[in-house]
Amino acid sequence: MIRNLLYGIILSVFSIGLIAQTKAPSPFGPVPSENQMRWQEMEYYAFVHFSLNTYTDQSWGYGNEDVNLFNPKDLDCRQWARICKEAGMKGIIITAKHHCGFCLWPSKYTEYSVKNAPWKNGKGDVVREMADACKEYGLKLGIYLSPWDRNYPDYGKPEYIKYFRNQLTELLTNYGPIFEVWFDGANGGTGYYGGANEDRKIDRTTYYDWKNTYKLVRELQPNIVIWNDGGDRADLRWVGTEAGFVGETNWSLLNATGEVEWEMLHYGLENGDSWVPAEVNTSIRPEWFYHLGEDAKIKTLPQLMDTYYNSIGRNGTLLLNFPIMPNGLINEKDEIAVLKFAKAVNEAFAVNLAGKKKATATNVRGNSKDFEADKAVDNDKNTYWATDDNVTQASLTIDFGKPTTFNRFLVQEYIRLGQRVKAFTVEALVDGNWKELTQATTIGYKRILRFPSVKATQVRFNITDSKSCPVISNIGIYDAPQILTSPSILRNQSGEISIIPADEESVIYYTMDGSVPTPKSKKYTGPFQTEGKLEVSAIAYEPASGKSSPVCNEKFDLPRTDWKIVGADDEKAYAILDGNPATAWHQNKDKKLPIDLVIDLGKELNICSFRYFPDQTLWGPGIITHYQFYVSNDNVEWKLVDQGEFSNIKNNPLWQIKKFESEKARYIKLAALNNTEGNDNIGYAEVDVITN
Ligand code: FUL
Repeated sequence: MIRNLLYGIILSVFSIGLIAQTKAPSPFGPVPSENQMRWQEMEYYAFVHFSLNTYTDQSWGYGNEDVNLFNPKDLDCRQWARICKEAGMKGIIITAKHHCGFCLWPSKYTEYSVKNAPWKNGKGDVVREMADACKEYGLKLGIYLSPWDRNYPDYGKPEYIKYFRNQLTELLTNYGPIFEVWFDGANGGTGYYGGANEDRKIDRTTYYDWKNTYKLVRELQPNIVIWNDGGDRADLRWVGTEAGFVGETNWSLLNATGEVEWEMLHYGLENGDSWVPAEVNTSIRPEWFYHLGEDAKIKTLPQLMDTYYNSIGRNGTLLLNFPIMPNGLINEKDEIAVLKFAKAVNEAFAVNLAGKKKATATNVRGNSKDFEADKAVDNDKNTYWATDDNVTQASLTIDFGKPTTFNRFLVQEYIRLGQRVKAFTVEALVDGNWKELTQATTIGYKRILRFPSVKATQVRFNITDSKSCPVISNIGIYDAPQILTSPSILRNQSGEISIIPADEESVIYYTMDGSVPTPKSKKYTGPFQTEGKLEVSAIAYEPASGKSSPVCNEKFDLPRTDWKIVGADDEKAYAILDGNPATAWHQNKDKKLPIDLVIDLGKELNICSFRYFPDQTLWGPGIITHYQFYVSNDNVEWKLVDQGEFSNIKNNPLWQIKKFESEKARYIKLAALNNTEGNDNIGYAEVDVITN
């Protein structure tokens, strides 16, 4: 009896000790809310851009576009939803109102909406059709409501905030559950504003009184997440680019107050005091709205795969946009591209070679079964491998039991307890020796690393630095099929073509007659001279696997051989004519806006468009936002042939192509009136014309 009692006491002391030691780690730093958690697990969802811009070939409407333009003949939101569903997406965010102010739903607070459009005799509601289609296909619905409204007469005055909130209330009450609301950061500037046609500046940090706007949003939709790239911190952050990638280091943290500089958007803030994870938004085509001219510019499979690894694979979500065509449908080519992308992602991650394999770790929290290494390979997102509290460096080894080939490493932190890991490496046991495959910094919700295929019997994941004891919920190892990247085609000022492969193994084949190149086409052996207008198409081909890359196609106008940059006493200025988008030239620092670029074309040409490609560097690129374009025959008398804005060029610095009535001229002048930085820095990567 006494012995039993003693045993009992010993046992309970022991188990109390054990329980105390194997307590789950406490949360470290900020943690996600339930809404943020649900959103993060969606990983991948769609944007659709549809408005009056769809009918005017614009990126940003001015606010005076005619509502009668809106008459999609075959509008079918079920087609959008079907494609998104088949592509593996979990929701769709619709541009209910873009900057032009036109509403895709019959708002009772404005006449500038579908209710006055010919479509369905003014009885239509695109948001309603979208909500119904999402419901039918099991997708979540999100709303983009532009805070900037270039149509509304009161924009810029306090009255507009009431209007904005009234519209928000309509959208967040009448269309069922909304998973995300998107408040675009482009705010204030020139616009129609009910006929005032003026420039209206607002203070984007105070004007919208975000605090109370957020309160309203949360009251109406308690399960929503709010996206905002400025002003008061919301639930999600922009990543500082629309090109489809977030920083390799990506903390899901920011500070709740204070300015958010570009670096913070792109990399997060290691010691931020709030959980503000990254959403990577990008379009399947260069622009957000549909432009017929971009039917040949749809992102290729390698580009979409890069986007995947640089967003979802870097602790972000992916918001991929489809521009809706004037007929109201997603273009078939976009559908083909996104479905190919879905297939390639499924193939890459079809078999987890680490699943249920033997896993051991250098440290297991309290030596407890609850936190042992296998918890990272058990296919259960709610269990995790964790170390003792004071341990911030540890390794976990997975034994395949036989030589196994792989090229992808996926790892996830259990972020409900905070984001912790600061640095890690991955090694493989190849022929008895450990070989380092890759190194990286943060993990977060999900991190995927790519490296060349390797055959090994074991893999070792080494956490080399962590803010607190690491908590790893999942590890995946995969052997993704290889996808070849297209080469790039450049033509220099004198007309010489160079085709540059993305890797060293593949061979390049090309055509110059518009036909699709195959391994039977001409083999590229080095730069060659060309003349006149030209179309070049090229593929990379890998003889070992017989695989080809997607086709890269470039159309070139006349070579710029005789062009001279007038008045620029700087050889480097010719970077803007060298055909290489990676090189740029900036005007002299002492010049003040407006700043002219004058080019002598060498002879009279018949010009119908000009093209401007901004400097692609991240810091001080000197991007022009407002321009005038002149032509002349003597460099004395100038004729203004076009002027306007390069809409959205700051977030999306693409080729800008501006058309005008044909003009015969020997000289051209691009006058820069304003830039994105609000100073006098003006740069150019390329300037070109299109001739008749
Ligand atoms: C930008 C906007 O100005 C673009 O037009 C587009 O809507 C994109 C998603 O956000 O900032």
